[in-house]
Amino acid sequence: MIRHLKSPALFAWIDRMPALGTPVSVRTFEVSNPSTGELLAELPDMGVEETRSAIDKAYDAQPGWAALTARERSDILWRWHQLIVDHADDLAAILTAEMGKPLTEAKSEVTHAAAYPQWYAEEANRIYGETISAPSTDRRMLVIKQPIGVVGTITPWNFPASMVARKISPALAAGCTIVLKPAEQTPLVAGAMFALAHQAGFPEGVVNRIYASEGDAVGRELCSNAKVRKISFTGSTEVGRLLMRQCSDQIKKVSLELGGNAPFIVFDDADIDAAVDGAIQAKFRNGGQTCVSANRLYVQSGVHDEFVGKFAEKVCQLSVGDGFDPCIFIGPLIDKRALAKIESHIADAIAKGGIVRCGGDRVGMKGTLFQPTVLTEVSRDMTVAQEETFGPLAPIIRFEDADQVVREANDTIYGLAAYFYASNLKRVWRVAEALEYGMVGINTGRMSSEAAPFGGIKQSGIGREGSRHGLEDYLEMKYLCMGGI
Ligand code: TXE
Repeated sequence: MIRHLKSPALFAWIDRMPALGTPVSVRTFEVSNPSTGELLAELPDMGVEETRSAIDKAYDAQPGWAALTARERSDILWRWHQLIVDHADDLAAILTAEMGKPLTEAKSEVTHAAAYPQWYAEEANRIYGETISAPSTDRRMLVIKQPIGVVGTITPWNFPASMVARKISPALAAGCTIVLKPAEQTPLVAGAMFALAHQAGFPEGVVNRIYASEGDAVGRELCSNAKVRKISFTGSTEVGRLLMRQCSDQIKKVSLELGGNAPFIVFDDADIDAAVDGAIQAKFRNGGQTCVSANRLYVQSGVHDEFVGKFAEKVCQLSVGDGFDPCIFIGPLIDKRALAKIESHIADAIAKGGIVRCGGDRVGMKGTLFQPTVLTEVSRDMTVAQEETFGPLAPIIRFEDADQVVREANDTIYGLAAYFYASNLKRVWRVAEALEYGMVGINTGRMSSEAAPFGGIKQSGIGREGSRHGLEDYLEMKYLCMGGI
C-alpha cells in the first residue's frame, strides 16, 4: 500500500482502529496519494461522541500525568524522540505517500519533528517559578507555574509530522494531556507518530487522537467542552477566527498559528547569488505550501534584472513529480482546490499585466502537479500580491525606494514571517526592526528551529511554538501569598 515501508508494523494501527475509539463511527473516510490518486487507507470518521470520550479520558488522566516528576515526563518524551528517530525512514515514506512532498524533504521534516520531544524533554526540567520581595516582613510572596490542563489541538496537512510534535511536546512537558485531530488529508503519519508515543510509554489517556473527514464538529466540541482548557490550532486564518469565536464563551485560551503573506526583499546591496538561493528555499520548499513561504518577492531596481535572470534560470530547472522519485524537488499540490487557487492567481496577474517568466502550467492531467512559476511585472492590485497562494508561484515586484518597500511589506493583515537580503549594517538593523512580523530572516531563506519561538503577529496568530516560550504557552501562573510569618 505504501511503497518502501521497512516496518509495516508502523501501519498496523489502522487495522486496530475499531478498538481505539469508543464508540466507533460506522462512517469512514478515504486517504489517498495526491500524486497518483491511489487509495492508501480508510479510517473511521469520528465525530462529537468520540471527541467527548477522548476529552473525558484526557481529563481523567491529567492530574496523574501532572503529578509525575518533571524527570519522569522527560524520560517518556526522550523515548518518543528516539522512536521517531529509529523509524524516520518509514515515517517519511508514509508522509510522502499521503502528502506528496519529496522523500528527502519528508525525511528532514521527520528529523525536525523528532527535535521537539528532545527539546521539551530537556525543557520539562526547567519550569521555574519566582519569589518576590514582599512589601512587609510578615509575608512571603511567590509565583508557581502549573499545567493548563487538557489541550485540544488541530493540525494541518502541510507539515503533518512536525506539527504534531511541535504542538504536543511542550504541552506534555508542562503536564497537560491532549486530544489531537490531524488534518483529514494527512492522518496517517500522525497515527504512526501516536503509535510510537504509545510505545514510548505515555500513560493511558495522556495522548488521545480523533480522525475525522472534516474539522467542524470536532472543533466545536473541543471549543465548547469545559473540560478542555486550551485550544492550539495551526491552519487558515478563517478557521482560526472561527475557533477564537467559539472559545470566547468560556474565555478559553488559544494559541493560533495562521496564514501569512511573507515579503522577501532583495536590496541593491545584497549578495544576489545568495538571495537567489534563499528565495528558492523560502519559496519552493514544500512546493510553496508553508505558512512562512515567500509570497511577495520585492527586488530593488538596480539588481532587478540580474536577480530575475538568475532566479528564473534556476527555477526552470526545479523538477516536479511523484515524491518517491529521487530526482524531484517539488511534489504535488495537496488537492484540486489548491490547484484552482494557483491557476486563478496566475490568470488574474496576466489579465493585469503580469508576465510569466517560467512555468505557469499543470504537469500531466492526473494528480495535482504544477510547474514552479515565476511572474514578473507584478503590481499591488493583483490577487497574488494580496493573498497567500500556498503553491509554487513566485511573484516579483520591482521597487525603487527602500523606506517605501518596508511600508508596502507591512501593508497586510498578516504578520508571520518576512525575509530580506542586504549587507549594509545600518540598513540591516533598521529594516529588521521596522518589519511588523513575528519572525524575520536576514540573509537566509530558512529559519524554523525547535530552539526558536515560531509564531506571528496581527492576523497571523497568537502565541509561540518552540523554544522556552513555547512551554510557557501551556503553563498557568499562580501567585501565592503567605501571611502571618
Ligand atoms: O486549512 P484549514 P486548509 C492556509 C493556506 C491554505 C488555506 C486553506 O493559505 O491555502 O489555509 O487550507 C481543520 N473547525 N493554511 O483548507 O481549513 C482541518 O480539518 C475546526 C495555512 O487546509 O484551516 C485541518 O485539520 N477545525 C497553514 C485544519 O483545520 C477545522 C496550514 C486546517 O484546515 C475547521 C494550512 C473548523 N470549522 C493551511 N475547518 C499554516 N498556518 O501553516 C477545518 N478545520
